[in-house]
Amino acid sequence: MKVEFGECCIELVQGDITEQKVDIIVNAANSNLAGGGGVDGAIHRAAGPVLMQETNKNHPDGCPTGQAVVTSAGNLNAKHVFHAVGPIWRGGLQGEEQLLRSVYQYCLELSLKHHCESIAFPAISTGVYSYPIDRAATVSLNTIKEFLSEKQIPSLVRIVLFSGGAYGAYSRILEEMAL
Ligand code: AR6
Repeated sequence: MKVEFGECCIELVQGDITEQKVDIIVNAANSNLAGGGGVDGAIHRAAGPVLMQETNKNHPDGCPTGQAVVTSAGNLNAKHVFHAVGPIWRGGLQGEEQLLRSVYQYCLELSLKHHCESIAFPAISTGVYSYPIDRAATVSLNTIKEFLSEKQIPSLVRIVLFSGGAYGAYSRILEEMAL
């Protein structure tokens, strides 16, 4: 599913983010940048050891929640990987929404600094970090839409949903936003 906002578009696809051909692949990392399971494990396995070498060397103190750091993309079909740290869901009253909004904004700003036209996000925080999928879809899609409406770049923001359920949730909310 694809929805245009001026010159830009938000595209939802169901699949594996490691198979995307885009300028930037976003990883859902932890604040120690220590690697892990889920999409983080998949990205490090597919990309190879260079990502961990670069985060160890350039970001030994990790990355605060709500922000991201950049590495090269190793064997992935992309120019860079952004290792983005989303919030752990703790019931919704611990600033989770603001932090999730912040992590998407941070990555989009970073994509401009790196002169990139296309970026693929996973559904940050919705796995191990337990952010409810409908709420995550609302926050992330609204943040991306606001950013694209204002800046008109990057031209493609793709969200890669691993499960049919996640794809369904995001599609329903994007459809409502596009009306
Ligand atoms: N492609 C796209 N999406 C995926 C893939 C994939 N290959 N694999 C999983 N997902 P998670 P989080 C989806 O747990 O919640 C890690 O251990 C998954 O279904 O990967 O932000 C890190 O090291 C879910 O919808 O990330 C951190 O410690 C979404 O990606 C912690 O988990 C995010 O799930 C971060 O937790």
